[in-house]
Amino acid sequence: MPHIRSSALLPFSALIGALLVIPTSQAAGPATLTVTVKQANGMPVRDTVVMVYPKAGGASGPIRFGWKNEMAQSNIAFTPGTLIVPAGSAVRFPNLDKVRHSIYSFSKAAKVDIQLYGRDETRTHTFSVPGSVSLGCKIHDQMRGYIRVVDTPYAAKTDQNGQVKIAQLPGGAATVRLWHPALRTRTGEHEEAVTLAAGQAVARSITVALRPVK
Ligand SMILES: [Cu+2]
Repeated sequence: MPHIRSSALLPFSALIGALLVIPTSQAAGPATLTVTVKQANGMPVRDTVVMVYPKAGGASGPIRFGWKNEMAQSNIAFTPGTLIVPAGSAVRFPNLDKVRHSIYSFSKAAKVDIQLYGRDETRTHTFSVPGSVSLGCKIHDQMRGYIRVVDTPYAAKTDQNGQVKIAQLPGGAATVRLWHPALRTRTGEHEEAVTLAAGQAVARSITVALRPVK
């Protein structure tokens, strides 16, 4: 019965193969990075976009986050006020208000010009270039929305405590990049190096200066 013997051997050889292809850097599990962003006076900075760029390794393939590529207009405001999307995303802009809106952006990363549209209508714009996009409304001058288009799967924004946790990172050297519309730096961003150890949690506190946002 040679065919029975060979089929019985298959799972064993497949298991050996699977064991051999596990990279050593993954053996201790992925790393976790918690970043806390605050001002010099201790005030937490919420809605700071934190992006991690591992020097080596990391996930490949399409980037997906645990939230929708969607920014609604609700109560004459962009909701959420800051949205992170992977480059190439088609972002939906549903209008939940009774009034009409007309969304625009003059940002380098995206020029947006959406004509007036009304309640329960939606419009879509595709964001191809990584970078930050400031959105406004031609009708409501006070409306401000921010989209950060990213090319890393390791990105999230800080909560009301100025904190964000990014998991499933590969161990090793990485660059942490922060972006916030009010960040007072030459580039509008802040960058620093971090070393992540496989299977370990690293916490980093970063103090930033903000300028008033109009
Ligand atoms: Cu508006």
